[in-house]
Amino acid sequence: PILELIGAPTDIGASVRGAGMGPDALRVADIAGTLVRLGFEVHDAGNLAGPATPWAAPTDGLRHLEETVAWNRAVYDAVDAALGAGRMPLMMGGDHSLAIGSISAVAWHARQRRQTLRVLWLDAHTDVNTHGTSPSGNIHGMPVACLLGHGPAALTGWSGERAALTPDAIRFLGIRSVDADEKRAIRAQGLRVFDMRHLDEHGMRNTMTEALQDVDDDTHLHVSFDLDCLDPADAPGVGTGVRGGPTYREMQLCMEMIADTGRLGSLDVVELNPALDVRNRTAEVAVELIESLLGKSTLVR
Ligand code: DIR
Ligand code: MN
Ligand code: MN
Ligand code: MN
Repeated sequence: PILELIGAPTDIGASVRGAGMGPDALRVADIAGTLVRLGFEVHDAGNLAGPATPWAAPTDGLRHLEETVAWNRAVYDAVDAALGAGRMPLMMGGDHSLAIGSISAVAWHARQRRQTLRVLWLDAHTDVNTHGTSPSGNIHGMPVACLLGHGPAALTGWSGERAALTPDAIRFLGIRSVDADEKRAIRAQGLRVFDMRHLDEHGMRNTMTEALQDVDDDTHLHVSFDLDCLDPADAPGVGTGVRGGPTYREMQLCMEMIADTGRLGSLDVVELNPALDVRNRTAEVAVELIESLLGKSTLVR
């Protein structure tokens, strides 16, 4: 397929400034040229526009709701246009709140195509807070809840259904930071979380075999890749890094096993924070991992 790069340069939902520079850091790391050399036709749609980050205090448990809605509307439209044109959208964030727009558009298209949507949420965090449970009010900690239909009216129902995702449509991987009320939500909704303990005990290979078990020819696989999933030693350029994540090698295997399914249909790469990075290393690591996700292998191509 043709890849459509969509830049969403904002830190509107984050707790730390800087994620708005993510798309350009990925371009500096030559994301487009790298994917062209891998054999893809790549169209860089440039950066979306949206409101500046006011850095205001939360109202009713939500920081920057209105601005987050505006950014997500732009993301929804761009991802919807890419899918409508038969292209594979690669949304370059920006913080993780943007997955609301991205995955809502993907869910709409998957339903039209009668495909089963499966989301892999690669993250240190489960992002399943709501305005009622979030300790921070930062919407980048809430996109999963919104996609499951639990959130403010302005950020739910975008896919045409009350919820873009049912709880069985999502698999979490790399999780090691979950707030108290998030734990309750995970249990109450029966979410499938492959946390770091699971990875420690079973290894990446067995874990991914399990996580990808029921992916079949009718599956649209969406990967939502929060770069803080990686261990901060390998990916320092993130706003909310948490010690003890998968290594570079483990994430390479994760990406290769996803690629092997042949079902990847769309991708978010979020939470890259160049202001905290070391000589753009995290952007370079992200590009290498995306190559593997899109099928690069050491001996074949
Ligand atoms: C925390 C942090 N659980 C919150 N979440 C982050 O604010 O809701 N998500 N950093 O990426
Ligand atoms: Mn275009
Ligand atoms: Mn996240
Ligand atoms: Mn995270």
